Amino acid sequence: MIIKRLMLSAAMVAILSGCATTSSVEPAAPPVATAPEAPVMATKPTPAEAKAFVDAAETKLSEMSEYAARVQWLRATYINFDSMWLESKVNGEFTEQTVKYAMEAAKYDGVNVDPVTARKLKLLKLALSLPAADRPGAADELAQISTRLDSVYSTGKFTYNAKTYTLNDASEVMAKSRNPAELRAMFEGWRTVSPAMKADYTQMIKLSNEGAKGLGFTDAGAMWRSGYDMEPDAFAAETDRLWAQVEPFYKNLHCYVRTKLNEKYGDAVQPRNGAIRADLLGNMWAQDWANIYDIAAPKTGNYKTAYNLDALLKSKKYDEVKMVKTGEGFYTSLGLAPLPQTFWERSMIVRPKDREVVCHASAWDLDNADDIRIKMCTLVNGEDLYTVHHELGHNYYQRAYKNQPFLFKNGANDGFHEAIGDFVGLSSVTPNYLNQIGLLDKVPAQTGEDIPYLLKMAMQKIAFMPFGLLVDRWRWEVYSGQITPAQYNDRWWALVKKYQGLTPPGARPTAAFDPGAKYHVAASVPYTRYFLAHVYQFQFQKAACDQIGFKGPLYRCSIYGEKAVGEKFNKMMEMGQSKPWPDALEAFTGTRQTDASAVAEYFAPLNTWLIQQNKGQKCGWEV
Ligand code: X8Z
Ligand code: ZN
Repeated sequence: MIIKRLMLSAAMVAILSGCATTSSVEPAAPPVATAPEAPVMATKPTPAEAKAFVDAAETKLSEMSEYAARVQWLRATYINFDSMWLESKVNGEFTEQTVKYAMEAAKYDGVNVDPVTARKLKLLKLALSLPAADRPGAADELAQISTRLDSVYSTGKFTYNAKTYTLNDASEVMAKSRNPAELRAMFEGWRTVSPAMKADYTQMIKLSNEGAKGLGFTDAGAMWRSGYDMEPDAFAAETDRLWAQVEPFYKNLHCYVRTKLNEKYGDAVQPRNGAIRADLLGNMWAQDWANIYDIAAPKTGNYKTAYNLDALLKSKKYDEVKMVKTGEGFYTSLGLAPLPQTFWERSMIVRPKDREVVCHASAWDLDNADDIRIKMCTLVNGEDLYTVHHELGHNYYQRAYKNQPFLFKNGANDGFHEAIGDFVGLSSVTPNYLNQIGLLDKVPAQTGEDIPYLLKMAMQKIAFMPFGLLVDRWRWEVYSGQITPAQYNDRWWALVKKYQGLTPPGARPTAAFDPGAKYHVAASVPYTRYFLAHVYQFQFQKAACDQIGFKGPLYRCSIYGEKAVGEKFNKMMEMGQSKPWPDALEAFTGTRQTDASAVAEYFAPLNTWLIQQNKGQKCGWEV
């Protein structure tokens, strides 16, 4: 949809879901059916009428989605008054039309339709991540607010020591600086952008809840949780179960990194016990700690350090386009077709100097077929090389399911959409692969030298998982009304403390709206998808490495050049959203269960090592 195909644009939010809409269960309560009770009209619709309705809705939404996607692309790559005006208008129209179809779909509840039509009727009801009420003006107001929120975020700037910082500028300082005062200034400076969003955000919650209720859900958070082919409560319990599998390992990593930060900065900056100061971890939201790997790297023992991809890319003179070509090369090595010429002509790979854009990386499918693109403000570094693989995963998924009918053109669930490129990314950072493509001169010997590699990976993958969980834990509470706007900020930090074990560098001002300083909150892109993807990608890795009969440790396995893996993987991707997600998982991995034991297997040697390192420390923190 606009939506689903724009893997991550703000506006699309207004429409379908950002990175991937998912499959479905029946809403908790029947939608407000317009099914007539009047005796004259009481005849039940026939299965043929249901199918005709779905066909017509698909045709209309498909047409509208291409138009909307092109307007959204313009707004995201050229933010100004007019592009915002146009985007709000088109998103409002798309939402209004989709809501009408979703309401109408309820007329066919109880009709004995074929399974494909039944699934499409369910998906229609779940298509929007920001549903509007079916009353004049509601969709338009919601669309205006969501375009504004995304644009305020994307154009946000602050001043420090007489210099103006964008989010990109501040993120670079957070990655490289080791000066606590400067880190704190970047952390707090960026968060001066979001208080201005709070009134809009609060109104957006109200409007989308009204829309979700109209469709029969208890609130919009419950609607989001309904996209996983199971009851919303069962889905929430699933995420708890998965987190419980990973949490002990996260706590070991937290404990080790805290010790290293204490050694580096001293008690006054980072105490030996309790929560970690969130601005010391190398990332604006402390969701990825790989940028401070140098602080955490083992200094004793005969470990060689992990390779430094930033330095390798620079020394081999990579530019932004070469990074994307490199990503494409991985996918074609799996037997997948090269990207179309239009990808290279129409993508935005570098930040334009002369205009405002949405820099947050995203992958798009403009015409539901071949006009796929990425939009990134790429920097030549290891983190962005990984992001390139991530974004191309979305594009390859979109292309694989392009022959599905419109309502099935999406990921098996939104976590699958996020996991494709991450799975490929796991191979793309292995020393073997980097050596094969000439970036790394020498592959380190295996035994004893892998702790640095695994530590760096864990600082990226494991450090992310509690953050991946808490963003929507917070939003679910916001949507259900469990917390009021006055409690928004304190509750955010309570969840950061509970899940991540982090604390802000100083007291937060009363006006602060720190959740809005994260793109997906400002842009209403559901976030549990990334938590799920961090589980799925390791399940995919295990299945693929078993398929090729790889004998070494899971983290050393690269699927580069493995065409049989590519073929099987593409078969799963071609299914799109046509079947419940366990069918897709089974097609590639042979199992129907989401399970974090492949995460544990991948990192097992590191966990043992961390436990050893942490001896004598008082790990954990008080909530
Ligand atoms: O938003 C993204 C991608 C686009 S779907 C760049 N990610 C999350 C984030 O940046 O917060 C990838 C990892 C998590
Ligand atoms: Zn993504």
